[in-house]
Amino acid sequence: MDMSETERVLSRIAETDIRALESDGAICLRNMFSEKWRALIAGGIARDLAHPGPYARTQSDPDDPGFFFTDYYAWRHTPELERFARESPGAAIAAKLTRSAQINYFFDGVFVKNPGTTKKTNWHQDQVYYNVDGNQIVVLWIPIDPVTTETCLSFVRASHRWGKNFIPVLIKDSRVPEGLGPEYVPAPDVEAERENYDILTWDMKPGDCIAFHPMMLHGAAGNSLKIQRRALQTTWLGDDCVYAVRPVEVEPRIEGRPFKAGERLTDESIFPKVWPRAV
Ligand SMILES: O=C(O)CCC(=O)C(=O)O
Repeated sequence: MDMSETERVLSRIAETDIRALESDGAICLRNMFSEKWRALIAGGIARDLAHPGPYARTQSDPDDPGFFFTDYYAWRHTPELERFARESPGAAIAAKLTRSAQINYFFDGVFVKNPGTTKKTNWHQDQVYYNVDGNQIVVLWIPIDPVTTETCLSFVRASHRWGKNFIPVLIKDSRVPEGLGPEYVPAPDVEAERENYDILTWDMKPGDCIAFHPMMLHGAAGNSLKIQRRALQTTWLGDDCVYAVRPVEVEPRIEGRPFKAGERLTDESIFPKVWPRAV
């Protein structure tokens, strides 16, 4: 049988995987992105490091033995990452996982941790940082270097179902935005008592990715390995995603034009429609 790459990749995702994502909030999918896509991501990350965008930050302190760099919306100024969003199997994977008929691309995050980096990614939920409500939304976290459980993201199983909003804290200086109401509570110190939580984390090979719900509580250590740890985070909007007003300005912002609360995020000039693919 002659299957397209997308069909081949989708055939590796079983209904049990989708159910596990729905119940546990995060799954590791093996062998999703071929060398071609990983090379494209690697080129895009290199270009973004050389020509960072307005959201770029060096998250590590000057005395950190390593280096921790992040950027958001890199696809907007990095042709390799735009191509990945539009043409890679990521869109089809997102449609299958969220049981959506259509996927619009939201943003990507570049995460680079050089060997020796001590700066951690604090425990957080993604969705409280941005103006999107919805359940048919998925994040694909795609490392292009091998990661072990020391450098992988860790998740608290099923925390997307806790019904809690944890205060969004900026990685760089642990700053908390002012003006949050009582519906936001501090995230628990998972790191200090990991044994009390049901933690999901994986050893991963290049090509594997983690799919997770952006209300999942997650964090990551620095980089204790001898190799770089480069990852591209991609966030995909499915059928029920709408604009949500947040009490404070968070990032990445939704820019381009004003949106009304509850408005679908399908304006293709801001959120490219990536699935179904244009013929
Ligand atoms: O790669 C990391 O260290 C953090 C990634 C992350 O928090 C995310 O993708 O939401």
